[in-house]
Amino acid sequence: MGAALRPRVMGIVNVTPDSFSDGGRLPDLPAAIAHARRLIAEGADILDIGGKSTRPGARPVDAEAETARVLPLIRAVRTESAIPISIDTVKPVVARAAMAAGATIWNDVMALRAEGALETAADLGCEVVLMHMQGEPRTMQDDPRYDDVVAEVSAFLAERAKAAIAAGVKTEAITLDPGVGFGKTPDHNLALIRATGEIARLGYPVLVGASRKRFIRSIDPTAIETDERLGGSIAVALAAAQRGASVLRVHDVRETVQALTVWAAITEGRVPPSDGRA
Ligand code: HH2
Repeated sequence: MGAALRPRVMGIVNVTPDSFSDGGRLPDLPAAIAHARRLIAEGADILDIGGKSTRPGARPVDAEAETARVLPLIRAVRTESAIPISIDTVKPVVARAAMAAGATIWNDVMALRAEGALETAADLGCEVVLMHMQGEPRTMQDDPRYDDVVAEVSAFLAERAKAAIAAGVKTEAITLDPGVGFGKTPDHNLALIRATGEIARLGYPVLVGASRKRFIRSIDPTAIETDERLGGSIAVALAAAQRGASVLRVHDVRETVQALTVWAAITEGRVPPSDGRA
């Protein structure tokens, strides 16, 4: 995922009954397809499709159920759009099925640490997002600790990139992600967002996924519901963009694209060509 004038926007489509922010709202395939269409129309550059929740405390889902949730959606999007599709999974068998159905990016919150994942990614020749997580989803928020969160997360990401390359993944296929909210306190999350530029200096594009996450509520206690966190989500998007993020994983595509477009116009010192509307 290469450099662009503004970071690319990855729109989230969760096909899970228990996802923390879309939970219950995408109960069936037609609804998921409609949501995907909407994100594409709103200007998403990539669609991230997931069939299991990684929220704190989430329970594991078996590979068969996960595949059955995501495949029909990937196929449907693929038949009507050329938008790059990423599959949000830790399971090699799900990633393989997703690629066969038209996905081209493996978004792995375990950074290819599952058994057979490195070999599968190399064999598929797909792009990969390698994310940092301390612990595992069920318990990761219990008591996360680091001596130096930025140094430790950076070292982990550099090591995983090296392991991926050693397994045969192409250097240019790798994107790194500090994993906001995955085994981190609010202070850890803020330090990592602040350090986006430092992480980018490892030499790979950086993805930041902070959209609607719980740490926003720790800063604004009134943002109790996930859909009350748009302002905080956009603040993170702009801060990450300013520091060189290449991809932002978000729920609210239209608002994020607008914020980034205005930010890019200010940064560049010119207004983008008008489409004739106010
Ligand atoms: N966050 C979530 C899921 N996948 N992938 C990457 N690369 N980076 C992230 O920060 C990230 C991710 C959690 O958010 P969401 O998908 O909205 O919720 P859920 O895990 O409940 O599906």
